[in-house]
This record gives sequence, C-alpha cells and structure tokens, in this order.
Amino acid sequence: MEQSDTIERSLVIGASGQIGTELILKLGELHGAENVVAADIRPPASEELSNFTYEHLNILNDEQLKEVIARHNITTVYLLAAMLSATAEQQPERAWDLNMVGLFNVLNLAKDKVIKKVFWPSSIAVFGPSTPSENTPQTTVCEPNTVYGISKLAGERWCEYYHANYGVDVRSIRYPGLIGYKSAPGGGTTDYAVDIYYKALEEKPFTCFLNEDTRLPMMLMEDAIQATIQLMTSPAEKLSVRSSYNISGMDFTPKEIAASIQNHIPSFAIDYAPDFRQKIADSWPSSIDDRVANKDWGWKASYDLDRLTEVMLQEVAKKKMKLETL
Ligand code: AKB
Repeated sequence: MEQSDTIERSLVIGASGQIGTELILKLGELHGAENVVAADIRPPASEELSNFTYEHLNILNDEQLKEVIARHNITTVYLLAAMLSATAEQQPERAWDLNMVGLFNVLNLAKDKVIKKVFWPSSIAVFGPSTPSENTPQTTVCEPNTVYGISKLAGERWCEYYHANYGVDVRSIRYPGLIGYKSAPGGGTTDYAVDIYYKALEEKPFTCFLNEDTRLPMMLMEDAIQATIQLMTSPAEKLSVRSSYNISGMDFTPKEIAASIQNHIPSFAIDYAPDFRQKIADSWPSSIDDRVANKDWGWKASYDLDRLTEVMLQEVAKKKMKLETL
C-alpha cells in the first residue's frame, strides 16, 4: 500500500509498557485512534487500549515487524520495548539482544524509506561513575557500567550514525526515572518511587531498596509524554542532537519523597534495605542539565516533587477504589 504524505500513522511497540500505555493515548488524541496501532509481546495492559488496533509482535522478528508496518501503512515507529536496568543485570545477553536487535530492525526500515520517523528512548543510564554527577551536561563522559546503560549508549551512537550517514529521522530522549499511575513499571532501579505511593495508600510501611540519601533524576509521566510529543513534532532543522537529548524534571532522595508523602499521610513509615540496585543507582547522575533540549525545542518540565506527590496520591487512590468496586 502507498503511504499518504499527509497522514501520520504510528506504531507503538511496547504499548503495554510503562511509557507505551500513556503515550498511545496521547497519540490517539492527536492523530485519531484509527491512525495509531498498538503492538506488544504481552496482552493489552489496560482497558483504554481497546480503542486501538492491537498487534501481538515480537520486535526480534524482523519479518513480522515488516508485515505489520506494511499492513497498517505505518509512517512513524515508537520503539519502546526494552529490558530495564535491574532486570538487565540478571540477563545480560537477553537484554543486549532485546535492546539492540529491535533498534536495528527499526532503523533499517527507516534507512530503506519504509517508514519516515523513529522515536527511541534512551536513559540517564548512559552515564556512569566517571560522569559529573550534578547537573550532568548534554555532552560529557559516558562510561556506563550496567548492561542496560551499555546498550542505551550503543543505541544512541547508532541513532546518530543512521541520521548522519543515511538521513534517518530518528529522535531520542534520555529519560530519567519515570513515575506514573496508569501502568506498573517493571525491572527499573527508579521503580521504588512508584511503589512507594501504593504502599503509602495501603497504610503499610515501605522498605526501600536504595539508601535514604540516593539522589536520582525523576519525572512524572505526564511531563515525559509531553517531552516526547514536543520532540517528535519539532521541525527537523531545529534538532542539534541526534543521539539523545538530556531532559530534566526533578531530583530527590528516598528520604525526601517519604517526607513529601508524610505531608499528606503523617503515619507513613519507611525503612531502608539497599540491595544490588544500590550499585546501579550510585553509578547514575543526581541531576541533569537540559539546556540543549530547552534551546532546541523549548523543553521545560511542569511538575516538582510536591505536585508529583499530590497527583500520585490522588490518582493511585482513585485506581484502588475502582478496583475495589469491581
Ligand atoms: C531504570 O530504572 O532502569 C529506568 C531508567 C532510569 O532508565 N527507569
């Protein structure tokens, strides 16, 4: 089928994941649900996904990917399927395959002009212990010591290479820890900052797998989706970075997020039992300098820790009530 020059038709791979679940709803609002296809190796994660055509897709299967893209006349691919930091440390080779082979499959389709645009998420995990930890600049030392970070850094270099050598319009963001209420995160080092709200509302004490002073860059999902859409709709000539953009939202420690929850739930209790994820967190920056994203495409986050806590407590409480009444 021939691609229309005007209609953007998107395929969201990893639609049942933490970012995918929310991004697809936003794309549906912007382009119409009929122009957005959800794909995942897992079944649909939420009821809201029932408005979209759903494809069961294994990103490692190149033939299947090509067939889905041709059948739906896809112009833009959002490749969100990945193995996150904590899980990747347990399965290094599988993580490398999933995080890299899928990216090559998609970049090659863009190189061959089968699709026009690609979004691929990178992460603050591209930085390592030798990176300046505060206000980490856009361009700096990147010596990650995690499997996930190594795969993300390699992916960034390939994105830049495909853009420079084959003119591929690939765009990327180095997401910080993402905090949302629509779907559960899985396998990340920053996931404690989601789980903590569920425990607080259950009036249970929370045992944090990081120590109380571990400061990490974080962001409410709403901001992350806004950043993704802003980057993807920016004119190509404005983009000076084709590896991946730093973006910043807020940064906090487990002790600070607990204090922010205690402002609403004074009885909330937290204790600390650092595990293997502490080492991963210690290798990442504590805050991010995102001036290049701000200059190129006007990026500015809206949420700070207090607003994040208000939103999370309110929305997780609503979700729990809905589940209880079912
Ligand atoms: C993780 O913790 O692995 C992710 C990330 C920072 O990329 N949330």
